[in-house]
This record gives sequence, structure tokens and C-alpha cells, in this order.
Amino acid sequence: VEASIPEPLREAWRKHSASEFTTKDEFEKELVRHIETTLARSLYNCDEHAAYSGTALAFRDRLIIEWNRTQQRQTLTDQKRVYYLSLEFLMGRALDNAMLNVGQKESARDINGVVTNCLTEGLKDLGFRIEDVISQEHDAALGNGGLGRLAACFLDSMATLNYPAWGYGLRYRYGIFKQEIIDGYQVEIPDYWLDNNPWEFPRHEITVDIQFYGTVRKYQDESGKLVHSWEDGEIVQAVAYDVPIPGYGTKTTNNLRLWSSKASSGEFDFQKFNAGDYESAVADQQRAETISAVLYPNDNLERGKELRLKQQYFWCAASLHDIVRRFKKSKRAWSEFPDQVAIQLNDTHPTMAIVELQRILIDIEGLEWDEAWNIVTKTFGYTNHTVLPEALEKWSVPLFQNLLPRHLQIIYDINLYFLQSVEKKFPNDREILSRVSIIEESHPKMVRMAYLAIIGSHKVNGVAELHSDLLKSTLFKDFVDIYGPDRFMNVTNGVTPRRWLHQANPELSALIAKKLGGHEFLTDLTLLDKLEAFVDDKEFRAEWSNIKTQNKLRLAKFIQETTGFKVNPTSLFDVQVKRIHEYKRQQLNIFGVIHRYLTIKAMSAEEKKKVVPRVSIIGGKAAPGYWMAKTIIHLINKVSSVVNNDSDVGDLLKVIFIQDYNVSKAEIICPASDISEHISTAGTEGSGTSNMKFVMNGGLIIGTCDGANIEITREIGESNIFLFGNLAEDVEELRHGHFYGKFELDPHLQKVFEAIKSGTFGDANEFQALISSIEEHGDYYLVSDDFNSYITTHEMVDEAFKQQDEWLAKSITSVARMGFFSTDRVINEYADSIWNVEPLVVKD
Ligand code: GPK
Repeated sequence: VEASIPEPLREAWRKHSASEFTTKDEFEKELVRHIETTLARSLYNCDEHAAYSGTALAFRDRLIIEWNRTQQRQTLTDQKRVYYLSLEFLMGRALDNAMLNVGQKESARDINGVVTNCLTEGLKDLGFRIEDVISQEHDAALGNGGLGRLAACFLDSMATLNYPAWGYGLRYRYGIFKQEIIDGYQVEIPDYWLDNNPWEFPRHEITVDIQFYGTVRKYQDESGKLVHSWEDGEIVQAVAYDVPIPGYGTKTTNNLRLWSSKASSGEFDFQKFNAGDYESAVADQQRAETISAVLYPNDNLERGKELRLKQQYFWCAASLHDIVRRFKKSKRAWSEFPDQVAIQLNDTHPTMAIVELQRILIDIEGLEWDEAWNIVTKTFGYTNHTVLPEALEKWSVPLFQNLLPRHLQIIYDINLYFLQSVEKKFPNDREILSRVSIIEESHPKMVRMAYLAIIGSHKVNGVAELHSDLLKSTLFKDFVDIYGPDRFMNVTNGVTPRRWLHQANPELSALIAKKLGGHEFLTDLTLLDKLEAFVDDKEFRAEWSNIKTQNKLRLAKFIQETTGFKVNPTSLFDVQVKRIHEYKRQQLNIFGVIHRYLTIKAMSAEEKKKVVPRVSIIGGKAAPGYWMAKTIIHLINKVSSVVNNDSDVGDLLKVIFIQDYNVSKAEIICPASDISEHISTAGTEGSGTSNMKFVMNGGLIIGTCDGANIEITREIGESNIFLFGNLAEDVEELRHGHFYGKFELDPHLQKVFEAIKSGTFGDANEFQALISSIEEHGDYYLVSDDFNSYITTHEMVDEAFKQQDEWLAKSITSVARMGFFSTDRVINEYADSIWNVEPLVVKD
């Protein structure tokens, strides 16, 4: 409050406060100023990267004003806020998106009534093309895949819908690694991305001391109350870095707060220093910094490393401290905490926040256990993203005991009270107690984080209908029996149409806007349904088709520049881009490609004339320690080099591996697909979100009855999607059968294996594990069971593609029916049924 300027002096501030650029001159002046002063460059020394930095700096000056206003407004009204805790935010580039969201990429009218696009025209005047400038930006890649990208889409929708919402995450110095392919093998390169990042604002004054290790001392205070004091630990300091999140078409600019670790100022070991051991004193400091140094590169896999648990607690404790501090400023009673604060846990990674809030309330604020626990459970919601057992987090009790001794005690107490309540409800069932206990009685004992998250939350949700049903009937079945069905719900995922339609595919967005009379569909995606009226409009179809062709040309150019392979843009572009995982079945895809290759090789010249030329495009990263996934990448690359250089095949088949698949590459790839593959073993994919991006951009999809494919089918109609394969309900029995010798390798797949084994794609030994996992080790992912259905469905795809007119009708109809899959719908569902928060409209 003392820092506030008194009212009579505020006029001068208001007069000089920056506003949007209304002329290109205004922008140019700021751009040149930043390049010459902030960056200390000149017109003799300004490359595209400097032009990018200058543009970003000039532009962000405007953004910050809205951001400050939003924060002031949210502080003033002090209504309930949402806090989205996620270890991953896969943001991609910021400049283009921010310009679009605040309406500065479109034309503006200057004071003389002349319409110009300030930024585009301004850059042109100074010698740059805006596309080139935008593409200089390094992706902010603080995530692995779908889970992290979902968090980024959520931030966009929360701001667009004017929810007072904060993201909390970690400021990794190294994001997801950069992937290079060398001799067909994946090589990981560290991604140092923080050099002159204009989108983050260090808040060196906002710090929190975080404790680790130490011991718990128990004593009675003067009033006779039992007190637990956590003492003698190691202290690490969390420093806040803030990133502005502008909403689309609104003044709301929310905040993403990322914590960076550093040695606590009081921690420098002067004993060592005085003893002349300067180097080791510095090493201690560096150790503190490693906490936020690197994103763990595993997707759908948890490995129980101590540093990971340190990251989790560090980030949860810093965020909770921040949230509690903000709440305490309002001087409300603790019982009102859940009316002011909703915290959403993105997977179990932030589950320690539950324990930390309970600790703050009982150990520091002096509340009674029951009162505190009631507040905690009303505050938290937990989203589960997977049923894969290897992805479920468990922490060993000894590790926990050492790192967070007080928290382990609290977990034991939570568990005790919980099990007592279960016993009351099921007095004659001993088994259920060990099944639902937070502590798994193994050697060593393990803390089951998903159970803790369920017990500490008032709502638990899955991310697509099938997934949520499976949670209720399998993984969390006992908890449904204990709590009743109301704690468990489904919120089907979505994507933001701003980035994934408007930004990635500006021509399609413009065509839709032309037909619908404006861009309102970008904030109410259900308006797309009005497109159905134009499905039979010949001219419209031609324009639609032309845009797809342009997008394919753009991708073909990108492929040639990055791989050297030339692809024919009239071919059918078949795309599978996502993390490489056995359950996602890129192996099924590449075996299908080999089958196609062998089929073409065996054809006469006459037969070849009937083949629909195809480009198979696959991209994605494998976790560095995931050997089988790396083998799949290796096989794809070997097949690529053999097939693409085989003159028997020519343009009939090309195989492209996209290196270093990331958000900005997805923006080029999604608009350019004819068909994309979402082919996980039924029951394994939580939702999938790229399926939605592809359909929104007029691509058709081939997929299994899994994740959100099922709801996409319901929305767009069965005739507009190519479904194949076994159903989730049959998977268990098939696996069981394989285990007891009921397994016959599909004959087409056998031919594929023979080709691989004969060395067609290089040293067969390299691929042995991949083949034997199917032939000998039970084919857990049902590749053979689904193979025939997969290749015959691809034949149907070819036939359908020949009928271009019908194909276009399917494409348009599908887009028209995708309104459900906007994250705006998703966020409103969370807000209504989990968070109980209202939007706050920010005015000038
Ligand atoms: C799920 F459990 C996990 C994980 O560790 N990482 C990850 O990206 C994904 N996910 C699911 O695999 C997708 O099906 C889902 O669409 C996405 O989370 C978002 O919910």
C-alpha cells in the first residue's frame, strides 16, 4: 500500500501509460528504440533474430499494461481464484499467439482512417517479413506431450473466458531435449532455452524458503498442546518468474508463475569459506540450483528418482505458500479458504500440495486436524490422465522419510483416519483395507500418490468418457464403493481453437469467417455447425480443397528443407505425430507401411497405376531410457531410407520421419494432413488431443475405439471416421489368451517380419526385440490381433481418397461438428462442477 502513488499525482501516470499500437509509425518507433537501446544493436547489425527480439519487446510493453490491470482488478475484487498446478506447460511460441489474442495481428485504423497492419507493415518498412521474424522464437518446451500441452491450452481458455486463474509450475533451465537423428538413431541434445527470453519477468522480491531433510521434534507447548516442529533441514530458495497469458479478444491477461531454485541467501557455508574451501561452498550453491534445472523427459512413466520428488515438493510448497499468503491478506476466517481458492492437480505430480496445506494449517496456523482436513478436501480437485500402471506414481517410504519426515507422518495420519472410516463402512472386509491403503505393504513400502490424491480431493476426473469409466470400474473401483459415484466424473479434453485453428491455419480460419460472417466461432466453437449448410456448395468446396493443398505444399517444402526428401503434395498425407510409445503403436504404423511397400514391390506396372500415392509422416520423441521406443524410431528411419530411395516405388510411397517434433512443428503439420493415426491399443490412451487438432483442420482420422476418438465419432458421425481394431472390453481376454498360447501371428504381419529378418532394412538384430515382443512375449499391445483390420481399413482410406468430392464433404462436415472439443467448453465444465468459480470481466 505504501508503494501506491497518491491520487492527485496519478493523472501523469495515466497520461503516459502505454496503449495498443494504432499506427505502424508508433510500432516502428518502439521497435527501433528497443533494437538500438535495449539490445544495443543498430541498422548495420540487425539480423532476423534481433528483429524478433525487438518486436517481442515492443509488443510486450503493451501486453504488460493489460497484465498489470488484470492483476490489480483481481486483487481488488478478491473473488475466488483457480490455481492450476502442473509440472508441465508445453507453451510453444508466444509472440504470434499473443499478437493474435490481443488483436494486434489484424489491421488497425490509424488517426487518418487509413487501415494498416501495424506490426506486419512496420516490420516490412524496416526490412523484415513478419513470418520470418515469428519463426525466430525458440519454443517454450516445458513439457513432454499431451499432458503439458493440455495445461497450455487450459491457460489460454481460462484467460479468454476471464477466469481469475493462475498457473503454477517450475522454471526448468532445460526443457524437453532436442531430438536429432544420427544414422537412424535418436540422439538427445539439451534444450537451453532461457537466453534473452522476453516473456518472463523475474520477481526477485518474491521468494520462498523451502525446507528438506531434517527431523521432527515433538513437544507440548505452554497450553499443553502437542506440537510438531520440523527442524534442522536444508533450505533452498524458490524465486518467482512470471509469464503473462493474454486471453483472446479480452483485456484479461492472467499469470503463469514458474519457480526457480537457488541457494538460500543464509545458506552459504561460511565455515567452509573460512576454512578456505571456497570451491565446495560454491558446489553447495549449485546443488540447490539443480532442483529446477531439468524437466524429466518421461511421458506416461514414473521412475521414483529423489530429485523428482524434490522438484515436486519444492514447487508445491512454494505455490502453496504464495496462495496462502494471498489469502491471508484478506483477513478472512480459515473456513472461507475453499470459497476463495480452488486448486486443480494436473495428475498426481502435485499431490504433495495436499499434504503441505494440511501441514500449514495444523503445524503453523494451529487448526485442529478435522477442521484443517475439511478445508483441504474442499480445495483440491485431481485430474487423472492415464490408467497405465507404469505411469502411476509411487514413492518409497524410506526415501520419503529422509526427505520429508513431517509430511510422511501426516500421510500416515491421513491414512489412519481414512482406513478407520473404511473399516466402519465395510466392517467385515479386511481385504479392502490393504487394497485402498495409501501405503503399499511391499519391500520397501511405497506411498501410492493417486490414492492420496483421491482421498484429499472433492472431485476426481478422467479426461475422456471411456477413460473415466475405466477408472471407475478398475483402478479406482474401491474408492467408488467407499465414497460413492459423485466424487468421480468425466471432463473430456479439448484444444484451444485460437492456436490450433486460427493461428496454425489462418487461411481456413479466414474462409470459415467469410462464410459465417465473422470470427465469433473462435470463442464459441459450436458456431462451426453453421458450416454444414455449405457442404454442397461447389465453390466453397473448391476453396476448402485449395487451402488443404496450400498447407500440404507448405509441409512438403518444410520436409524437403529438413530431410532432403521430395514429396508429391498430391499424394495422400498420412500423419502420426506424438510421443513414441508402445501403447500408441507407432510399430503398428511402420509395420503397415512395410506391408504397403512389399505390396507395391510385388505389383505389375498396370497394378501400380491404381495405387493411391502416399506419404507416411511419423514424428515424436522417445524417452531417453525407453529402449523399445528408440528401436521403433530406428526402424522408421531405416524404412524411410530404403523406401525413399527405391525407384520401383517412386512417388507411390514415401516415408518421412520428422525430427524434433514440437509445438511449432505441429502447427505446420496439423493443417496439412489428409489422414492422421490415433491407433493406441483400446483402453490405453486417456484421451488424445492431437486427434482433435487434426479433425479441426479438415483432416480425417483412422483410429481405434479409444480415448476421445469415441466422442469424436459420436460428434462427427461414424461415416466420417475410419475406426478399426479390437474393443477395450476384449483386450483383457485376448492378452490372457496369448499368455496361454492362444496366439497366431497374422500372416501379413509375418511377411513383414520376414522382410525385416532378411535384412531389408539393415541389420535384423537391431529389431529383434521389437519382433519378439510380439512373436514370443505375448504381444501385450495386440499388434498382431489388430493388424488385418488395420491394413484393410487403410485400403478403405485409399478408396475413399479417390472420391475427392465425398472426401471433401466428410472433411467439411467433420469440422462443422467439432464445436464440442474447444478447451473453452472444458474449462467451463471444470469451473461449474469442480471449481465453483465465476468469470471476472476486466474493463478498461
Ligand atoms: C498422460 F499420464 C500421462 C502422462 O504422463 N503424460 C501424458 O501426456 C496424456 N498423458 C495422455 O496420454 C493423453 O491421452 C491425454 O490426452 C493427455 O495426457 C492430456 O490429458
